[in-house]
Amino acid sequence: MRTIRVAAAQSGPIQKAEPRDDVVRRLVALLEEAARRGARLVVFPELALTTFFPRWYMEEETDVLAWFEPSMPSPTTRPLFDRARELGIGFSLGYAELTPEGRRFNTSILVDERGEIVGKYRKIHLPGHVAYDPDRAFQHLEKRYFEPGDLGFPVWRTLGGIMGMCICNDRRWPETWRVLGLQSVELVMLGFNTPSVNSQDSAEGPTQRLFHHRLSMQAGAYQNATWAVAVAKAGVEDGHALMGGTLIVDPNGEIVAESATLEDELVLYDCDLDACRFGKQTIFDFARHRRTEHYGLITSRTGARPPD
Ligand code: CDV
Repeated sequence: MRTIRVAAAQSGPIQKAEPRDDVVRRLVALLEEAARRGARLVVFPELALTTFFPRWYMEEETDVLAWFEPSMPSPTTRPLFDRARELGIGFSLGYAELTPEGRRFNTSILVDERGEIVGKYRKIHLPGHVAYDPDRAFQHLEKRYFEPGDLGFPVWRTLGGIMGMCICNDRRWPETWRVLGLQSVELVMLGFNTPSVNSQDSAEGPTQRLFHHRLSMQAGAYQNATWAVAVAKAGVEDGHALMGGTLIVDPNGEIVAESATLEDELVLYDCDLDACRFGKQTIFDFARHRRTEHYGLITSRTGARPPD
């Protein structure tokens, strides 16, 4: 057995006016509780340091850049790195990245138990739109504020396993999972901010949004024989509801642990990475069963086209 206790660290809402130092204090508190409960890896949400700002339309560059981190660790996030190193615990963290060249990405980093950044992923599937849309009840301007990730879907050997990351909308695309699966990934970390029609999606039972979320996570995990950890930013941010649904899925596609609230909450599970072996060696033994000669359309065509 190669068991790693993973803590999915769901965030409750972060209001627009909440200072980033306060958010980091919340993340450190979750990290400390996770360490106390024996976790070796903590997974934080997408854009974990701020409110989900792509819902706000901004024209001024300075207003946009205020949401971004030009360095990592930054002075604000340093306490999280320091505490993780002291506790000997790894984490993944989503944030808005500003590069030295002025490029902007929706990014996630993987930090090992020594507090070192060992992996970086930049979100590839960006939902939403570029321009202000007066017909929408709220905006979703990821395509305005970020460029598509340019790092592919890498995996890293760290924390005793083969680890991969993707972000929110990426989970709905089987291509994401298969590229990770083809690198023998054993645990996929994903943070998300999924808008909700109301703040009660989790409490009221499986709405269609939650259903699609679970379906995507469970299918991705099963079809690639990997653990998958999805972590929500949840609750109502300045009147805008985000779905909960933090969960951990095993390599059979079964949900083994799930959040119960829309607040800061830890969901822990002992993930045996050796449990990936059965699926990878049998039904999803890619080398034996895949027929790449028939998959050309996947990379040669973007949009669907009916036959002539
Ligand atoms: N942050 C996201 O990527 N959210 C999308 C919503 C907009 C559909 C998601 O896939 O959950």
